[in-house]
Amino acid sequence: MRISMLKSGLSAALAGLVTAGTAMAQETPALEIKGAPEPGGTGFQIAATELARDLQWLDGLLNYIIFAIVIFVMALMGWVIVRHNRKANPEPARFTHNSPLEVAWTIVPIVILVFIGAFSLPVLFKQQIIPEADVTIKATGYQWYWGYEYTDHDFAFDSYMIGADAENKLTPEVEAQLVEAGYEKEHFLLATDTAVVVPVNKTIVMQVTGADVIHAWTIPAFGVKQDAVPGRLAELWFKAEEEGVYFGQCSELCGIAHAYMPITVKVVSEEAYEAWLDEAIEEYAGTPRAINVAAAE
Ligand SMILES: [Cu+2]
Repeated sequence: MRISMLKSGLSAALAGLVTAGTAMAQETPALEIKGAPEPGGTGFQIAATELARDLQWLDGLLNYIIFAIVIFVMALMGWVIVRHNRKANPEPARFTHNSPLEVAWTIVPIVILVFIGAFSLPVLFKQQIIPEADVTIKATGYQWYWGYEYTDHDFAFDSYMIGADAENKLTPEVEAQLVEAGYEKEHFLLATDTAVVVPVNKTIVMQVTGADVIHAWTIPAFGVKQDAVPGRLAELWFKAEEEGVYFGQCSELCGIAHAYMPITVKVVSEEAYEAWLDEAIEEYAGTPRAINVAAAE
């Protein structure tokens, strides 16, 4: 009885969502906020892609190597301080060369670097070799917002920080706008009015460029960061494995409002993406999919 009531309530709510969705192209089902910075946080955000997992694993590996080197150097210094101070060792040795030692301190760092390279280069290549895209999006950095172009369907929209029209200040109206858009007060400086919407578990290729100065597009939880350089078209790729909302911020100092051009990516189910795409094509006057399919055949 209860369950059926719950069910009917849910379906009514869903129906409400669907009708609301047709009114505005940027409406997507409520999503959990997965990739966001935390106050006082020092670690990484969650890893929502294979690239991010690789990066975080590599960071862990490097940490062990760093700890080992630091402990070794501290121990050497301790030994020098205790055993070779003026009191303990009044008459210092006067030799200037020790060939085996010199060979060792040349070879050992090389071995360490080659060892690191053996793990870091594959991670780097995986980021830089761009796979075949399921969805291609062009991101253009402007002073101070991002523009997105869904090149497969010839539509584009701009993405401003919520609060950009209130001089980048958190006013009560801006707080209300945040809540209305499904965010909270703490997401001020991260949430944007429109979001990049992508399907889960699909390969997304972002083409990144700048229109005026150098910006940088990043989503920390995806392990991607790419400078947006005017006159150049760079590429990055990711395959997000979990539905949710992910935030990033322009990561190249680009002017006075650099802090106010965040990035919001919504990873949604395949069906939700298809529905969003249809609405977005309509709202932003893109090329309908039927024509695209015909052209591809
Ligand atoms: Cu910027």
